[in-house]
Amino acid sequence: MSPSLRARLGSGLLGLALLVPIAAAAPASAAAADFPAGFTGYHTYAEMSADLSAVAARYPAIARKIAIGKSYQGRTIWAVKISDNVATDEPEAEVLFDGGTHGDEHMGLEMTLKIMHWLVDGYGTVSRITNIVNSREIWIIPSVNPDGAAYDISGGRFHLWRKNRQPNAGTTAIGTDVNRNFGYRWGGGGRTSTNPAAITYQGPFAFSTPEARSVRDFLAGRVVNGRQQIRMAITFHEYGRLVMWPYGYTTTDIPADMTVDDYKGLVAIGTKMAASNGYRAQQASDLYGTSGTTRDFEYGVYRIFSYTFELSVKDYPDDALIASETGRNKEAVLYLMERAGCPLGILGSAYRIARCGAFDDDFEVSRGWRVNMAGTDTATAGAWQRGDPAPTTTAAGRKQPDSVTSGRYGFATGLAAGTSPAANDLDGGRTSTTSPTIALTASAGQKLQFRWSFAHDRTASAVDEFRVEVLEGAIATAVFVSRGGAWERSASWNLASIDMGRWAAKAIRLRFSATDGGGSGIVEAVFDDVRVTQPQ
Ligand code: 0X9
Ligand code: CA
Ligand code: ZN
Ligand code: CA
Repeated sequence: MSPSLRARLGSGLLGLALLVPIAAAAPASAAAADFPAGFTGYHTYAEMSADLSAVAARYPAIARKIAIGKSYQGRTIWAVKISDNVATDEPEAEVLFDGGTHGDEHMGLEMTLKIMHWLVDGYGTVSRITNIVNSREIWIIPSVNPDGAAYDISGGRFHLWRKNRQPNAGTTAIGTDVNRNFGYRWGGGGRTSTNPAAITYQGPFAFSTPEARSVRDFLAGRVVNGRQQIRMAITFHEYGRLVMWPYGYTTTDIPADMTVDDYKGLVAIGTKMAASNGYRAQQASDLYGTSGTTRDFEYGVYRIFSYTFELSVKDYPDDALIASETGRNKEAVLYLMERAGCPLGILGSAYRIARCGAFDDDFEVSRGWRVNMAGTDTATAGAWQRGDPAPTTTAAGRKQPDSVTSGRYGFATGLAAGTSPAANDLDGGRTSTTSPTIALTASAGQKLQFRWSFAHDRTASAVDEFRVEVLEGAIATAVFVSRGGAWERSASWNLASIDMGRWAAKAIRLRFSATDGGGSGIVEAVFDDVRVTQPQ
């Protein structure tokens, strides 16, 4: 049954059927359609798929073709991975390029295929390319929405078809805008519609489309050891010659879900790319508001430095424009791949040292820390939580600070304020939270740095403490301890800096603990911005 036929059946039962996976119709003959005259230089789905196969076959050491999911109509959504030792997941910075999220924007697919060919064809002969392929893992998804693209060229003419081809319950209107269907602040706002007939239809719920789910699941699969490996991304659209950074959901330049450092880095890198391709650099919402976009999801959930490029100066650029428009982005994409090793390094050497070492966590997103990992914690209340601490204040002063040192989140002993200062503080013993494994480099001079606050009331004693340990296998070494005493100590942020020389080249974890050793007094600890610096 074709999707259009399914839609024409449009009964109440169809709505129920959409809630469960439907065995979708095969692409069938629609895939055979070619582009209209003047546009045959564009790749159809079949031609794109064949090109990926040819590249993977010709360059097996550096290119792999990988299925990441299926479209509504059952087309495989393909990715290509390009890297040295391509079959191995190496600890190299990763980059993602995607195209074809909108069915009528065919140049994004051409752009991603060009990137693939620049890399594989230049490998071993162009030193800049060789260095990129050897030091990065590059993922390319040429066609996120292959059904939309195939429908757009069906019958040998263009259909101005943007959405996917998924039927909607209770209406004959087909399709969801895949770039409104991602699950970060999904729903409403600006040019985002709740009407299934609209070209910007957001779908009935976040990730209702198999296309957005495929990208979501692919991204989730790139989380290794608690950390998203993809550092930078471009999603290619048309048109307008724009380079856009997050967010689309708000016009606020630096909302709560973006750090100041990330904002500065996003703008600097976006501006730098725009200087090379002649596009205009701006926040996505400067164009218009959106929700549920690929870019907002990638930054919001994973802090990927994610950009939307709008290619071309017009809709449906013909064959003659493919080479020039994609070519003018070559420097920008090569730069992005190079920059992925240390995105914030664009802000200067102090950032490179502080933010690009063996470890860097601003706690704005979950990066795999585990509370009570050994199961031996004794605290009865106020265990560590990652989030936005609420301030608590006694007559003697602030015990839990109102804000953290980056963004909105850190770790605190009980985030909530509660009904009194003594509510939601630490009680009954020790709470611990342990980092993912950190592979220190062999170089000398690496430092563990973090921001911390430890507060207590005058009932405290030396059995109350804030402690940081380095775990090397079963050996725990305390590298920082701040003890309590019988005085009022207010919350205040401090910077700790600890030489890590003895663990160079070792794999370690960090364990942050706070202990209320006795009595019913107030003990509150908070920390943020844990890093291992990269020496000069
Ligand atoms: O509306 C979109 O999805 C993108 N433009 S397009 O013409 N290719 O459809 C724009 C995405 C950028 N985000 C915002 N403008 N908020
Ligand atoms: Ca590699
Ligand atoms: Zn688009
Ligand atoms: Ca933070």
